[in-house]
Amino acid sequence: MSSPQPSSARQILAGRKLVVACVLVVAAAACAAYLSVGGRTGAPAASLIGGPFTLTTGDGGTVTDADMKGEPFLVFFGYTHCPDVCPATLAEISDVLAKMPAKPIKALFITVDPERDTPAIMKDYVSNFDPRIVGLTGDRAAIDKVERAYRVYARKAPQDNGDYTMDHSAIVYLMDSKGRFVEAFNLDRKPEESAKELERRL
Ligand SMILES: [Cu+2]
Repeated sequence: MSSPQPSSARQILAGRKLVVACVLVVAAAACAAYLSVGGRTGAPAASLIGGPFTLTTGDGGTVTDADMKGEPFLVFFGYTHCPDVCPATLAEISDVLAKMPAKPIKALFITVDPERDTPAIMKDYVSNFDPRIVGLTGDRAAIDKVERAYRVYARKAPQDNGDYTMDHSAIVYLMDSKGRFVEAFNLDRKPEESAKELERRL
């Protein structure tokens, strides 16, 4: 089925004007989002990252986005069976936090594999890292919702032995004290440099 064609030059022109207007609105919104967060990464969709969530801690308690307001925080999505990226990233975050002892900054480690990552398993797993890293899980609907809010990519990759791994995006999100996305946090530098940047934002 094809969409109806504009029947006159005027309609075509009107259509073009609408497209131009739409592009301008989107560009202005992206610009406003960029300016409002002062992001250095230039992420245009900053205001589209983050949002409400309700997740379960290792002790069976609840953490929501509202609980996180008041201090900046980091967010990382992954899963406890991850062979490489997740443990390496959590170790790097721990190294940064170790450079700023007693500072009130938290890092949320949110599972993309809630079927296997129960609260108890998450608790046990994050106990290997800095205690300010909070392991969070939830039911499938809660995880789907937070993945959508943070524009996370995560997909099961079945293995020959019937097991599976998870392909997933591995951005460390730096959120400000109001829960707004600031930038993809750079761990590719000395831990003390990353720590300095976080302290600057406290
Ligand atoms: Cu991983």
